[in-house]
Amino acid sequence: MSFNNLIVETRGHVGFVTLNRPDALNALNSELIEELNRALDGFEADKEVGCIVITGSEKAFAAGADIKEMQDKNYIDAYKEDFLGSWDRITRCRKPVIAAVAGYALGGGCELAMMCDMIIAADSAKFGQPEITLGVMPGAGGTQRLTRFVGKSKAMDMCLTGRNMDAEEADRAGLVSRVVPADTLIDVAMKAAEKIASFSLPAVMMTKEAINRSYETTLNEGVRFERRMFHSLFASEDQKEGMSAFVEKRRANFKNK
Ligand code: DAK
Repeated sequence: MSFNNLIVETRGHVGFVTLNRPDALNALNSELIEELNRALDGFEADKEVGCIVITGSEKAFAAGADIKEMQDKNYIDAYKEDFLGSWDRITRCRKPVIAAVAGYALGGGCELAMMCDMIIAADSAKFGQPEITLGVMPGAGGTQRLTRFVGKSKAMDMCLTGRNMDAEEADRAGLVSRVVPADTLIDVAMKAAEKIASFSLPAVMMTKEAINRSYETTLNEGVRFERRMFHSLFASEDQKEGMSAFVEKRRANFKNK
C-alpha cells in the first residue's frame, strides 16, 4: 500500500501511523483522510495487530482540516459529495487507537485526537477549536466530544473564543490521559500500545466497546451490558489462561481466542 500523506508501519503488534504533511502542519485534506481510513482498514484486518497509534510531528499533530481545500466549497457541492463525510471511520475501529499528540492539535486535528480512545500528550501539545475565527464552527464532533471531555463551560470557552489549551490544562480538564516530556512521547505511547496488544484481544475489544457504550446509554443499561460482556469472556480460552497463569504464578500466554 502506498501513501502520500502518511507513514504507515507495523511495529511488533502495534499499527503505527505518522501523519506526514510537514509543509502544511499535517492539515487533514481528503486524500490524507482516505489514506488514514485505508491504513485503519489494514490494521483492523491484520490479526497480528492489537493496538494502533496515530501521531504527527513535533510541531503539529494536525493543524486542522485543510483550509485551502475548503475555502472555495459551496453548500450544494459539499452536500452532494458528502465533503469530509468519511472522517468518522476511526470511531468504528474495534481495536484501541491511541493519539500521541505533540504540538498543535487544532480544529479537525483536535477532533481526530478526540475520536481516538485515549490521548497521550507531549508537554508541547496545544489543543483548540479555532473554527470560529474562520467564520465557521467545529464540524467533526468538536462541540459534542469536547463538551463530554471537559464540560460545558470550557467547551464553550474553547469553541467560542477559539483559544488554545496547553497540555497542562488539557490534563487538568480530563481531555488527555497523561502528559509526558515531548522527547519521550513516542516511547510512552508505544509502551502503552504494546501493553494493550499483549492482552487478550477479545477482552481488550469488549472493554473498549463497554466504555464507549457509557456515552450512549443509561448507567443501569451500561452496567448490564458490561456484565453480559464480562460473563461472555468466560467462554474464551484466554480467560482460562489468564486466571491459570495468575494461580500458577507465571506469565499469561494469550492466544486471542
Ligand atoms: N489548512 C491548510 N494549511 C494550513 C493549515 C490548515 N488548517 N494550518 C497550517 N497550514 C499551512 C499554512 O498555510 C502554512 O503554509 P504556507 O503558507 O507555508 O504554504 C504552513 O501550514 C505553516 O503554517 P504557518 O505559517 O501558519 O505556521 P505558524 O507556526 O505561524 O502557525 C498555526 C501555526 C497552527 C497557529 C497556524 O498555522 C494556524 O492557525 N493554522 C490554522 C488552524 C485552524 O484554523 N484550524 C482549523 C481549521 S478548520 C468536518 C471535519 C473536519 C472539520 C470540519 C468538518 N466534517 C466531518 C464535516 C474541520 C475543520 C477545521 O479543522
